[in-house]
Amino acid sequence: MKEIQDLTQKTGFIALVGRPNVGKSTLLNHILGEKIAAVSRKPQTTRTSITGILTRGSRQYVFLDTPGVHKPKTKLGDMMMKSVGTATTDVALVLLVVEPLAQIHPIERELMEKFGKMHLPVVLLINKTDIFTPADIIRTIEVFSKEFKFEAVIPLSGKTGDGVEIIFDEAEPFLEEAEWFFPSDMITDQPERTIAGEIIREKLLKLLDQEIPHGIAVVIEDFKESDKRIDIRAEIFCEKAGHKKIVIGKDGAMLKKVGSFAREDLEAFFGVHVNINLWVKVKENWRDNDYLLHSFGFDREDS
Ligand SMILES: Nc1nc2c(ncn2[C@@H]2O[C@H](COP(=O)(O)OP(=O)(O)OP(=O)(O)O)[C@@H](O)[C@H]2O)c(=O)[nH]1
Ligand SMILES: [Mg+2]
Repeated sequence: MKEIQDLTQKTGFIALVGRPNVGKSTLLNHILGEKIAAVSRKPQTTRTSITGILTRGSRQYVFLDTPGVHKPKTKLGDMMMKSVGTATTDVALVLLVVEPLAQIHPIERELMEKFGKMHLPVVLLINKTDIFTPADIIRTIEVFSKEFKFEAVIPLSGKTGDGVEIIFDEAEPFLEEAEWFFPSDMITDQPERTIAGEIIREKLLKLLDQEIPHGIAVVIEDFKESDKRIDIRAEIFCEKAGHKKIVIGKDGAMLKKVGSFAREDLEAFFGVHVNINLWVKVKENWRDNDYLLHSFGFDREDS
């Protein structure tokens, strides 16, 4: 990053938007140097908009990670898409994240049209450059640049960190002189228990087969913090009795694995010993049930 001499406080909201699985949450975690957002190989990992705050010198960047844009098939999907709309309503800058596939997906085309109508400044982030060829990247830049007037195009890798610093240089002109919204040492406005729930859900996404993860919700029932340890009691909701059996695994093996992977991450995050107690329950069709969506926290103002 270029040295910023200007001492005036500046800040801006910056939304990360794109199709599912393009690497938005990975990038947010990399920028923050902390894992606050769940990441997985399965699409539609992120379900609500997640705030990641980075304060550097006199600048405070407020990133909004959003759910991957898709055509929703459930009420949960509708809410996820609503949260993308809310997150992009009043931002200083949009970061449109794509993969170097050298073609534009119809959803990306729709997004560009929408941003154009809203007169939003957009920077194109071409992610995952670590696994594509320079030719793929160049063709992707050409294809997208023909369709939209981007403020800048940045090839990068949220995984290796290559190119990520350039985001800050390109975002600089869009920050406004204003008092910061958050204290300088704050990295997210998500409550600790929400982060715990997301990390547990991430492990389920990673360890379970295709169809089950989308039907899973994790609710933190109890989060007790003392000086030396945190005790967490979480309920895992799935949609079918058959799924419950798989989530528990033979002699509880799957659940044990989920708990121990989640504990590892959460201990690194909180810096204290973490004890996780997991329970599995069945709630059929919760993704289309207003009452359950509400009780799982999906219709908060920010989601
Ligand atoms: N090789 C490579 N893989 C990446 C990179 N960024 C993300 N990934 C992988 O891509 C997959 C999706 O990453 P996420 O960060 O969950 O993607 P997302 O855009 O947040 O996905 P949704 O939340 O579903 O919209 C994961 O398996 C990541 O490890 C990258 O720069 N390079
Ligand atoms: Mg995500």
